[in-house]
Amino acid sequence: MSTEAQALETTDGFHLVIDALKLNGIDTIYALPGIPITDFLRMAQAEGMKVICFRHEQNAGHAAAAHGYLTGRPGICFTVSAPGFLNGLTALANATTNCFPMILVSGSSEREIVDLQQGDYEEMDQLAIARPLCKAAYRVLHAEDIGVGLARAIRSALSGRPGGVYLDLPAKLFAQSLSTEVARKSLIEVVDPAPRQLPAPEAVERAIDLLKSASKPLVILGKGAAYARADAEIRQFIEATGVPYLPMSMAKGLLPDTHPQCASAARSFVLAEADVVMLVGARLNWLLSHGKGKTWGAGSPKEPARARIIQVDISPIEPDSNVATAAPVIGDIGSCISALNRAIGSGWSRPDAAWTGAIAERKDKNLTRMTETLAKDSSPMTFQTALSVIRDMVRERPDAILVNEGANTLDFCRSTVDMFEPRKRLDVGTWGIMGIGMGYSVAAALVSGKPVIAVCGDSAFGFSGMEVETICRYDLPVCVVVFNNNGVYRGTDVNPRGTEAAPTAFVKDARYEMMMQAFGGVGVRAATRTELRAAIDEAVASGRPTLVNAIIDENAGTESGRITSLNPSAAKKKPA
Ligand code: ADP
Ligand code: TZD
Repeated sequence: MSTEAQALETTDGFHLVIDALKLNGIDTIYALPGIPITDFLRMAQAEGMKVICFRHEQNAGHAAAAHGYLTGRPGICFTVSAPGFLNGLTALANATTNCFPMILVSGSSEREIVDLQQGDYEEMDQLAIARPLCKAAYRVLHAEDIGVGLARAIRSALSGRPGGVYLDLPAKLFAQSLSTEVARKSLIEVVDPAPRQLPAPEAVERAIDLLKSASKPLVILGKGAAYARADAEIRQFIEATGVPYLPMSMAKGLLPDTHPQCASAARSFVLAEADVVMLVGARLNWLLSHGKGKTWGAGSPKEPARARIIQVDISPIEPDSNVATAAPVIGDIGSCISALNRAIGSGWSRPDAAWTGAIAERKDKNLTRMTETLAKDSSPMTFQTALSVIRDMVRERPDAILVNEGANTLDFCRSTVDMFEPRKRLDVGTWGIMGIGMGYSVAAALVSGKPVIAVCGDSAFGFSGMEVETICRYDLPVCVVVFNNNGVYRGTDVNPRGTEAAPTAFVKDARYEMMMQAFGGVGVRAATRTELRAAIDEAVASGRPTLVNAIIDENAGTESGRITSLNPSAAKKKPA
């Protein structure tokens, strides 16, 4: 082609967005169509991208967030403007809260009309609304800036503490044309979007000195540690130091939960007793009682932990968030743990046998009690009876991904079901958000190609239940197990006036399995442990979309699960 002809050849915003995504290795888009996204999605599919469309934007957004967490590359979600954007926003905010990299891209109305509030189709100042809810927000007004816009979005999502990014693309942008030559030159392939950040040598030394001085040391691994993919370094550190560790929920499996140094079964004991605690990719937020009070062996609820704190984190402002941090180690976990491994040296002495022995004793006692509880084949099924099946299943298929949401369903599953491989457990995370179930499951199945078992309370499942159609449409190996106890938390709530249903009560004996059948998938009602086991076995073996309606005793569990204490009136009631 002559230079003249080349100069005349044009492309448009639609194709430039696709080219920019592909250039940066992004091959999957989670979306829900509508103007101007429909054409974009068709073109992206025609250009060989994987386009996965949902029934509600929140679920597409949750899928993008899980994709980001599981791959270490930003998950991409496309929505239409105003209502579609707002539906996606919860997922964007949740991704940011959980430190998952994702980019929400929404079409938007023309700036001129939005700024004068002249009433455009789905008019909304989306950039302003998104900004406080994510890590960064950008708008691209000219097609030649698409490359820069996406590069900034990718860097913002991945570098430092990962998070959600909003990218605003006004409808007019997609149709803008420009010469292919100019377009090509405008694209940016992001180099090293999550650069290593090395810790300062003196910070490493300070941390090691403190850890050495401990007589009851403890490591807490959080989902930042799982995200960091420093699995081998972390294992080496734990095993070389001999320090007991506690995995936070999504860090379960980073080392197998059956590891002799895992202190999960003695959680209360180690938190209350430890004198030095090293946090690795875990925040001292509500999930760790803010590092204060009785949980941490302190007298009063506001009193800081007895333990001195080492914090390994990529965010330099995370230390001292709740209580004093004696030794912050700032950098990416891979670099930090490698540096700590080097610094341990040969003169390391493993923790006192009095400490590890006391932990082992408590673990044994608690694990024996749990084994007894799990052995009970209760009818109707309790949470534990049903979860014993999930526990066996995961032990046999440690490569399967477990998605988990609900209250009791979440709390019991977390403490009952051992994980054996990193990044195999996805759950409600930092906010305890309901509704991640089907979005996370779709992304997990696509990214891993492995079976996904989604263990959801009946209320939790309802938030994203319509996506069973999506699971059937893409024929994904997802087995949804609905823990059906007829309501939110439990099914026994009664309206004292006897008029409409009580706040937490659902229709009794609902046939959730028929929802999957409606779209061509497999639906099974399982009232016993044997039926549940058979249904899940079959689902995992066949890889067919399956929903198992697991019938749980409606009296089982407690209101709010294990966070009853945060619920002022429920805290006064005696748990069942
Ligand atoms: P959990 O809920 O499992 O306790 P959190 O979400 O509270 O975990 O904490 C995750 C922490 O991990 C955040 O403070 C975040 O800054 C940190 N983090 C995420 N990725 C990395 C990384 N690659 N290196 C270091 N820290 C990281
Ligand atoms: N809305 C959102 C988005 N997130 C929430 N966490 C809640 C509401 C409040 N909530 C919980 O914290 S757990 C839960 C709700 C509604 C559901 C519990 O009922 P379930 O689980 O049936 O899913 P269990 O296992 O039966 O207790």
